[in-house]
Amino acid sequence: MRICLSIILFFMAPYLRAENGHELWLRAKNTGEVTIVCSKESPTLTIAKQELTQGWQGKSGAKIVLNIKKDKAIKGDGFKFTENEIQANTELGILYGVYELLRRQQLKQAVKEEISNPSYELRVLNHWDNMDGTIERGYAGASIFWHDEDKGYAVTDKDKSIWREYARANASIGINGAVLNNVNASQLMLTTECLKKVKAIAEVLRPYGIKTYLSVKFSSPSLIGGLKTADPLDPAVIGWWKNKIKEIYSLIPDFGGFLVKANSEGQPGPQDFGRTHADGANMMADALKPYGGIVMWRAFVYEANSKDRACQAYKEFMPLDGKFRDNIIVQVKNGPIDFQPREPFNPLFGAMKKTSVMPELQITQEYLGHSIHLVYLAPMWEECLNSETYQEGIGSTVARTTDGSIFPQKHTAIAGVANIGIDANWCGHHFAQSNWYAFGRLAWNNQLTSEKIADEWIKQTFANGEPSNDWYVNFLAPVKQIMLKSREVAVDYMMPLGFHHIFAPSDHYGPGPWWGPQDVRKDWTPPYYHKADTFGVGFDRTISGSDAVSQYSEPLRSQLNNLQTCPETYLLWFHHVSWSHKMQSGRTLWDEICYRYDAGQKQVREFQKEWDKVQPYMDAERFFAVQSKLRSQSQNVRIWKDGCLLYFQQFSKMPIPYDIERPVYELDYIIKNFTIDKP
Ligand code: GCW
Repeated sequence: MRICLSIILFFMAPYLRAENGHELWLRAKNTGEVTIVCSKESPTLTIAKQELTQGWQGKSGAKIVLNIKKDKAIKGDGFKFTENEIQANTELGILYGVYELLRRQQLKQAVKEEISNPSYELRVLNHWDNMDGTIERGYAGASIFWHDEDKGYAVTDKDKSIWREYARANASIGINGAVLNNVNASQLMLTTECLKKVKAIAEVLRPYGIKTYLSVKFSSPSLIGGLKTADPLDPAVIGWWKNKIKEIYSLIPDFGGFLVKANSEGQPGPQDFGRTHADGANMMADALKPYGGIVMWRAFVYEANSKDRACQAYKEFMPLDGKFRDNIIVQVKNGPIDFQPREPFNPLFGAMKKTSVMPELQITQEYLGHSIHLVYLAPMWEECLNSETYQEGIGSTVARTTDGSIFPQKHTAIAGVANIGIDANWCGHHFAQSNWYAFGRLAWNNQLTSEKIADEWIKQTFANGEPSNDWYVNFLAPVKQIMLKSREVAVDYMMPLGFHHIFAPSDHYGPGPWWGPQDVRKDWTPPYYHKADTFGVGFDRTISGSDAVSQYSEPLRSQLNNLQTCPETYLLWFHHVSWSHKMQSGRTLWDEICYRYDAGQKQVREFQKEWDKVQPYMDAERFFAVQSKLRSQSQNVRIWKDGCLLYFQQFSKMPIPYDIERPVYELDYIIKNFTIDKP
């Protein structure tokens, strides 16, 4: 009887763990023993040894040497490894080498002598966490860092244990920095009380090589410092920042530095005092310099009444190129507007040649279906990183103009706006974990393909033990296909052909192309972006329009400027196009729009079918959770398609092609029920 039970339990074992997704991609358990030789001791090396012991899937009884030894071919926290040695310049390099070795073992990939160096020196998560525990654009529960603001900033054991798990997950994919609070920063962040909590967090993150950074409010000297001004050239203000920074470093000696959102969406900044972004950033950079701290200064700026919001960052920042201190990095969103499902790359990439520039990507799915839609974002980031800027001829891609390959940047960095919350599975949707994973992997190696990353992630996240051939064919392959298609499909059902920012206001979840009350800033309303009229649709950014095309280098500028050569994926981004314009498919623009929305919808239905088929190959808990999310996604896609087609049809006055499934909702019903009427 006992034997019987053990046998049953043995076979059931993979299914007995609580499959709530909490373990992320870190599920591997050792299958044998390993002897570790390491002559040094430190908290980071202790973690490295523990990980090797717990996750070893190589030859049982093998011996592995952890060797900290300088080698010029190894850069920063990179590493060199063979089957039985990991060599690095730093302890953190050893830890990264350990994670890579374990990953290779789990993925059954051969390990030969190899050096792996990071593409970017700083690989940072930006948490938009507020001090009351809410998260701006967070869809996975409350903050893991902040809660119960009014009860002081107490730290519990439970907090520490979550922070440790968080740090471990980050380290396993090479992330080495975390900005702990929202860029819309509270001045309270810099009070001594809060800084003590930051110290506690930093202590947990430190052994995993994660540096702590803070977002700061530019007007802090007057808001909490009692000064009359926050003018960056005022000596009292400079003195205040110097003292504050001294205090921070006395608590957190390896503090990373500041992230600043200034003169953007109502946030205070140097322009309030007639100063430039460079004046403001330099003042902070000078104060941080003696401690080795840096400033990440965001270029996300736009103003009310501008003719074209997409042009603003370039206009404000290009004249400042070369005026920033060398411990400043200008942080630029991937596109010129705002994390849309598809944008051309931000023209500042490659154009600012004398300044360190870092891409900011959004991992949280603000504009990509929150934690309801299954959208794998790596293809979008890959598209951006591989975009040719032509600023330094062919090969000057966004990746290479930011990672130090082309310009001698003092610092190289990349940031991702985190999608992490207190939910058991961390990200709200099981598949949203893949976006956290992909960000880390791309930050480490910006040449990895989204296909390879998806493959790695699926195997680590879903395979239990030794997967069968059947599993590869019937689980891995179809799931990977769903992931790889998912972003293009989202573009189709939300905003194909270069449409952008036609979201419902406020939550940016559903469609809202109709939303444009008179008393709201025009650039906060979708009609500003789509410009639909009886002639056609799209934003004219050509030389005769807003001239945004001129911010790009030749030959791209001319290519984008010309209706015939502009890629159709960006058509309505750069052109106001007639409804009857003939597309490459031979259809009219109107028909093409209809088919795209329809194709997007059909694809999501296909995803549902594909998903249902994988049920026998995985645990029930995660299977049903994803199945249910796909159902919601499918319903919402219907709203997108019906809402957008019925709305734009009022302008095109053309029929929806007859072979397309007809709308099932009335436009009025959608407007009334799916638009939250606040900006
Ligand atoms: O995408 C927009 C968001 C804001 C965000 C802002 C930014 C943190 O809607 O919620 O604020 O961008 O990036 O600063």
